[in-house]
Amino acid sequence: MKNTTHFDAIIIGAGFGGMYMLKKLRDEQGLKVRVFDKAGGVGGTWYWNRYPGALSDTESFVYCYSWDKALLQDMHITTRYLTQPQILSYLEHVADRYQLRPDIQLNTGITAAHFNESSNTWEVMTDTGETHTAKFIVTALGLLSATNIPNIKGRDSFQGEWYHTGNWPEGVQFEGKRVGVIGTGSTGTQVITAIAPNVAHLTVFQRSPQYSVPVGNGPVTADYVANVKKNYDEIWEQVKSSVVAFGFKESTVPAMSVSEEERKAVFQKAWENGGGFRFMFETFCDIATDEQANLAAQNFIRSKIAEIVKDPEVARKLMPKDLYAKRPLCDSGYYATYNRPNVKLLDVKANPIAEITPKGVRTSDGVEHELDMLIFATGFDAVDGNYTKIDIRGRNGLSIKDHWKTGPTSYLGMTNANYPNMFMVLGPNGPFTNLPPSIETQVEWISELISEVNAKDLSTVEPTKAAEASWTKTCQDIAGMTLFPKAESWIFGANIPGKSNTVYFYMAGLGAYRQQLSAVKSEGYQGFLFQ
Ligand code: FAD
Ligand code: NA7
Repeated sequence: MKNTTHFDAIIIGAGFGGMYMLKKLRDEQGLKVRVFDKAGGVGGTWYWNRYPGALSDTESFVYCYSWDKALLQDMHITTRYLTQPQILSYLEHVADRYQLRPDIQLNTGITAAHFNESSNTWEVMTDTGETHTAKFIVTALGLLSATNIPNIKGRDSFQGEWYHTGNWPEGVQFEGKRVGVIGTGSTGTQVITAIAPNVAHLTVFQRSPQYSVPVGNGPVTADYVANVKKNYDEIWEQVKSSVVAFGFKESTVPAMSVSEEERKAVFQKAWENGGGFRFMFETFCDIATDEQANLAAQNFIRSKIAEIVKDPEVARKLMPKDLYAKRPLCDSGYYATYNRPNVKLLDVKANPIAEITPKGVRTSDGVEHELDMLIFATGFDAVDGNYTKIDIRGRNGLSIKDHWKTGPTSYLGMTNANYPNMFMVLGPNGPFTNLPPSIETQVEWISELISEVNAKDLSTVEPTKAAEASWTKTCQDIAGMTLFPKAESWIFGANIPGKSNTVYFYMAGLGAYRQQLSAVKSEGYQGFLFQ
């Protein structure tokens, strides 16, 4: 065993969540903390997802930390949305500005974390052979981080270059190449649109077509930036009391309460303005909850696909027929990409992928599509995917995999019964929102709870089983009031064969979530056991 050190807290993950957690515990509470990340740099999502076209679809002014006014004033906002290099450079700046790097150990994966009941400490093992101990562990492992590379027959036989978008290397060259993309989710639509002009030929293997609206990216004016910076207090107050936390006020108008003409005008305005969450939540209040309202939105987007895509057969293949109830997408010209002569769309639901061959992909009709490069834009084992890769054991050696065998659960999205002093940032059944404000909410709450334990000289805190069961039921009931469970997507675990198809989010919004957290705290941390 090399390098055994005792820490007050060990944090796993150096993205938005882990870095802020380090700052809170080290700088405000004076704790001895170390962050571990298997990545070679800080930034989490934005370190790994370097594929062409990678962009946050949360607007720049709210895709950042809110906790330091000086940092907000110094933020360099030039475009309505931030690209991956811009976000990565922002997070690298945060690491430098607050001197976080000396306490972040990179290139170090955590393989196991076991709670020792006799010492009330966590023993944490790394893939570099170290074992450390800590009173507290915080898992900031990311909810869209464990890549999903489907086990398609012959996958490893492909002789060309292949990449998953969530583990994208520097320096990939496209010129003159025949490229295939599997997957047309948020990532697939971004990468397809970005690379189409630079490749010799692009074949898109589409299993499910997507509803997408324009993102509306572009430069912002000096006035826009000045206005944002002047009003940040109000902006964050609104964001933290809103539902989706995207920096706009959600509509309160039901779609069917206005005339068809007015409805179309509202959709048209939203289409011109851009933004997927804006289209779903700023237009009308019931697109995600009422089938008729949802149908109106579907029909509008389908009519746009028909207008944009010149070949009616291609347009037909691109039109989803199911509910508009996955994470709402937006794009920079996705549908128009299919008007390019070098882009071919294959419907692999109608004509499934039979196998990957050394030369490309063979579809069930027997055609081999020859490729120089294959891109898996096939998403993530979302939410609990990184948890089940670590051997996490709580009281009585109980493995988290067993604890979650019927689907992952939590109390308040952050804690589990029988896992004392373990806190999750963006764990299962946390808020479904623009994520930095939810991450901050959780980090601040965890930090206060740790401070409470230490101030009272206590050994452990953990939720009761009853509290965890009750929160799980709350999340199920809320999700059941929406249309989201009726669409198959990663939000409910439907994208991974064999994964529990269950509720993974608290869908009542950030404002309601924050109220729940304050209520729990003001009741003396109701639902928690202290020892
Ligand atoms: P992450 O940034 O995912 O960081 C987790 C870190 O944990 C990673 O660096 C990983 O290497 C590390 N880790 C995991 N397991 C281990 C282990 N066993 N040992 C050591 N280290 C480990 N959210 C939005 O709100 N708006 C958006 O527009 C948006 N766009 C996105 C676009 C893409 C392409 C993706 C993939 C995600 C997007 N997200 C978006 C979600 C995004 O993940 C969050 O906004 C945010 O970056 C999450 O931060 P985090 O710190 O919680 O986790
Ligand atoms: P998503 O949204 O899970 O999309 C993955 C895509 O890959 C989707 O089109 C899938 O089709 C497709 N897929 C997955 N497996 C296969 C196989 N075996 N064959 C063919 N096609 C397949 O992941 P993203 O990375 O795009 O986005 C995830 C989130 O990250 C996003 O919401 C942002 O928040 C950032 P399917 O729809 O399952 O039929």
